[in-house]
Amino acid sequence: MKRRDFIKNASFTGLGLTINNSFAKNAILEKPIFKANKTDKVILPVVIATWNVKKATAKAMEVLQAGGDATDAVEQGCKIEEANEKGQTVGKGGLPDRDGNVTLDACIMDQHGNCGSVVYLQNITHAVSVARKVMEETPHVMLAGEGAKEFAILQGFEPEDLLTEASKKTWEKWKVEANYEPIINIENHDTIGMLALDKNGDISGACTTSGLAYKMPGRVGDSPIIGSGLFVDNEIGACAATGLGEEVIKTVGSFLVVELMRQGKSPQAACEEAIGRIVNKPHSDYKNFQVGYIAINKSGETGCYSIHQYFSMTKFQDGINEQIQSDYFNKD
Ligand code: SD4
Repeated sequence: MKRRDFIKNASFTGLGLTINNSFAKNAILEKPIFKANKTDKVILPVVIATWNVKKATAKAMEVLQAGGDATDAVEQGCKIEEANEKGQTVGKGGLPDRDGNVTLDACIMDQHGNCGSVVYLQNITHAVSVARKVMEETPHVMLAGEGAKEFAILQGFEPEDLLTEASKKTWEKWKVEANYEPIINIENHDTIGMLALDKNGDISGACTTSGLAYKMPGRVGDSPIIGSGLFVDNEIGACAATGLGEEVIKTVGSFLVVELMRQGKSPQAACEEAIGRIVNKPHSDYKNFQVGYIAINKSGETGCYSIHQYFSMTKFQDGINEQIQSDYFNKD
């Protein structure tokens, strides 16, 4: 039986969900037991994104409604935030590293499992589009630093100064004490991770960020790392992450969420378990950092969960573009 046929075989997947644990563990290794809910009508398309980014999800939905596919949608949606100079965590206007350099990380993954990524990219606003070019125009997955910038320029991207006056002022204030403390993010806006399920039922995702403010020069986070900041499996679903990238990388967070969905968990339950993997580590310092996940499955069900309060997801489906407050782990 082909893998795709296996997923479609509802009676066998039903069995997979009820068998005892030890057999289930073996079964999971070989065969996905994800069960799409065939009785509920799925209202397509669906777009979700980290944080409160209604303009970005609106753009993605516009692309989908105009007949674009999920990959076009997530790229165009993310570009809205990259161009928004007021957002100090993405694209132009992003806060710099401790030396004053704005460096961007981004990736994109399509319904065929193709992916592209840029890390430590400077002077190019639309990192997500460069990542797409890496995916489509090169034999590679990831380009870094100067190589990524040179490639972008060859592809026709215009170099520009990404450090806006506002971000420069914020950085100069920070330099007075220069304390490096990754703060728990309680803003309404941050790194954008976006997932789209298009009219054909295909899923793509993208993620773009300027990373942690005042990071060490050269630091790269989870956002451009396939499996950490983003993962898409068109047979199962997709996940994107935000927050302290180091913690997401250590648990390969987005891949983990998709694998948990493959084992039969809902997007919500999968996000909760992936956060559990971080907070339940012996000596976890979770009280001092934030991580949030958003996820979607092939049925169009969505979920989100974070360590701390104030994480949110924007969701656009069936004409409603809304911000949804995420449930969270730390209720102390
Ligand atoms: C990073 N995950 O570079 C990104 C930053 C982020 O909310 O998402 N902040 O670690």
